[in-house]
Amino acid sequence: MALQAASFLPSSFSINKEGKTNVSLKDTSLFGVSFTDSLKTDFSSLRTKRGCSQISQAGAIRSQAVVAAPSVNRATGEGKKTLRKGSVIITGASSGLGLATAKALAETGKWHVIMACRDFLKAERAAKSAGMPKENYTIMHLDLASLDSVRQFVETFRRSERPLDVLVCNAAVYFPTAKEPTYTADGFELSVGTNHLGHFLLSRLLLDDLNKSDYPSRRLIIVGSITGNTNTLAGNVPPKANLGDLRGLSGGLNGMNSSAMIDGAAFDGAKAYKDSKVCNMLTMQEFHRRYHEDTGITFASLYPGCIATTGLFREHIPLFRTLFPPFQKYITKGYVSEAESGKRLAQVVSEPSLTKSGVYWSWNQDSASFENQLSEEASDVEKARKVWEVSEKLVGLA
Ligand code: LMG
Ligand code: NDP
Ligand code: PMR
Repeated sequence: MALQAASFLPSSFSINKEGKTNVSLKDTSLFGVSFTDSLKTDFSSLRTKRGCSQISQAGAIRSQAVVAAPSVNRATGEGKKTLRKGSVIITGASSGLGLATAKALAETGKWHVIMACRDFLKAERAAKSAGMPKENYTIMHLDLASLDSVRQFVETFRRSERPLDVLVCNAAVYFPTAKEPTYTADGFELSVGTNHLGHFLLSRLLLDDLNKSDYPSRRLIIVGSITGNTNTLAGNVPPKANLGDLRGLSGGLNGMNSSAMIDGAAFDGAKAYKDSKVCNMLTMQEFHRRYHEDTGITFASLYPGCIATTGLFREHIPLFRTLFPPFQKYITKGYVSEAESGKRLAQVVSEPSLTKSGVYWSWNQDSASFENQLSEEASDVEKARKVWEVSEKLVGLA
């Protein structure tokens, strides 16, 4: 968390005070970045509705929006107690944060978790060894690095006739030491292709299903990160996230006739990951602007804390993997265990108090949640719209 940078910093660096929604800080800068400038996030813009034309552009959701939009019906739904289990899809639930969240929810007995994983056997073993009650989960194959697989997953899920109450876009890959880009089945650079474009298609397709659910609180959650937010210390460790003018994304990120990087620059695996997280956070807000008012669905993102022991760092050098957990535990104090991070994400899935839409959640050191501020780029309304429009072309929705 930005706040956890505090132990590193001179006093003027009291960024993102723990637990406080409204951040106030002295104007200061780090490597030329003005923190006060980048923190001037205008959250009122999140309430700006784009109007009906946007909804009608949404194609598939259109008829659903007409059926399900009346706020009276939804209001009635909010009030009554539902007895059935909630049904939640979690991508990348075979390890780390996804598995810990699946376990936390399955253990309550109030949720059925659809674990959407690329490695079926690994997921099955993981669920078993985590001791998840077997009646509370189902594993379904999903490889986010293939748009065909995403579409197939949606078909399989629909055939299961389970309702969809919450979708959690959690899976991610990170290639910090890669010298050359690698690609998804559709030819997109692998980290943005998996973390952003795969999830973008998945969540656009499943929005219809979320909208059909009669569950009192329907949510679409996309996992973000501090490292994509340049209004924090962690977000200023080079290479920094920067989507530029999206020229690489517009060109298809294929490394042939366009750059593999969103901003069109030379390939950098660590930057590609951070850029993908910016896309995740922008996508959440664009969903909120386009659909929250008409559907009542909650759109949220979060930074779960630094879970320094997960598989995310599997491609990093061994020295990093050894030093990173103690560095985060004892120096930045940003460390959280997998179990703790799972409880946090499970809260965003199920807590009645966390229904606010358009929010980027974080937790302070007492593990109390608060609405955090996104960086200037990660809350740029125009950029969110452009990322959405370019992405829908790339995944074949426009
Ligand atoms: C890049 O390197 C790689 O090039 C890239 O391939 C990819 O892997 C990417 O994000 C992933 O990282 C980043 C690299 C260089 O950072 C390091 O890992 C270097 C570690 C240097 C250690 C610094 C001292 C900390 C003391 C703790 C020792 C315990 C163990 C450390 C474990 C390390 C694991 C993280 O980054 C740089 O270029 C160096 C400059 C770092 C800039 C950070 C930006 C904010 C700095 C703000 C300074 C605030 C002042 C306080 C300073 C106090 C320092 C004690
Ligand atoms: P893990 O590597 O443990 O988990 C990532 C999951 O994504 C794995 O289950 C992995 O599957 C799955 N996955 C990867 N590629 C695909 C794919 N093509 N299709 C389907 N699933 C795939 O990492 P974390 O638990 O740390 O990461 C989870 C989320 O948390 C990510 O969004 C990450 O950005 C975010 N995050 C993590 C932080 C941390 O400190 N660790 C901090 C901030 C955010 P498999 O098991 O088969 O490899
Ligand atoms: Mg970072 C307050 C300080 C803080 C926090 C909360 C994180 C989180 N990091 C912090 C500070 C620093 N880190 C500092 C000062 C350095 C330089 C020594 C540093 C370095 C560093 C590296 C090399 N940190 C990293 C890396 C990675 O490869 C990780 C990364 O960027 O993955 C994209 C990472 C992370 N630091 C974090 C978190 C949460 C990560 C990883 C995961 C993520 O964002 O998803």
